[in-house]
Amino acid sequence: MRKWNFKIVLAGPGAVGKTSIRERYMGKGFESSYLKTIGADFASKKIKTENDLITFQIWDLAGQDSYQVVRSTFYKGAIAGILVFDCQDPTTMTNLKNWLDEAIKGSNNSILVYIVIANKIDLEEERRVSQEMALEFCNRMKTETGIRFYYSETSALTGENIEDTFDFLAYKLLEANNIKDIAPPAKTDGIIDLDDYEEKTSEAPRRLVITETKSAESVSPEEFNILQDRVQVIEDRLNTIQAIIKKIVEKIQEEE
Ligand code: G3D
Ligand code: MG
Repeated sequence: MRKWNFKIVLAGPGAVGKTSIRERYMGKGFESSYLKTIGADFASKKIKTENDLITFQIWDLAGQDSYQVVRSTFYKGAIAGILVFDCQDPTTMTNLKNWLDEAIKGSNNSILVYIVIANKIDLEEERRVSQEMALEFCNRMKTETGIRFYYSETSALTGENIEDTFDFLAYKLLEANNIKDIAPPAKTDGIIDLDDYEEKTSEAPRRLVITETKSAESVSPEEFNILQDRVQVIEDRLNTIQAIIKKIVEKIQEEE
């Protein structure tokens, strides 16, 4: 039996349903006040196939912007990124470009598989992002980054497509690890490979508008030193937090 430990990050704006997706897939799971204070939570779940025992460690990132400075820590060592948006709200989708950039940087390119999820599809009347719009968006991110994307539509409320999406992810992650003797997941019709997607329009794709962070106003040397000291304090705290998380992870793995 081959054993795998896959760290997956759920990223995206607040209230799109990241926590609901995680809970739907794996139950309430593990919640830690330590992780809460820094804006993350995680739970793990095991999947067994004929030759493989996979432990999914799913990290659920808080959407609050104020946590952004610490958030990059959580991408470290991740192998898959699930970027979630709310199909009622187009801005949550366009925001995903920022989340993608953050995930790429924060994980140091360790993420091999990205899935974009349109969540809350049970709210048919309120839906404002069609599948076509979403695919066009994903396709542009693909063109810009050269990353391979998959696209899925889910409802954490009804559970639609949740299990299938994670089964698909497990399969793709084994495949990415060069494992060949695995059966493809039973049901994949709810998941679209962007490599198979061809734009219906003949126009050249528009470039994505990336919101640039404003460059800092010039600061005096005194101000700069103060800022530098503050960054140092934050870095020290981060190191402490990282050490705590490591301990927690070790403890959990011991208990399993
Ligand atoms: P987040 O973790 O991304 O911040 P949450 O989002 O999982 O906390 O979900 C935010 C709200 O959206 C919650 O409602 C949750 O019940 C709802 N939600 C999540 N997924 C779905 C879905 O698929 N369909 C519907 N209809 N609602 C969903 P509340 O009211 O608790 O804030
Ligand atoms: Mg949440």
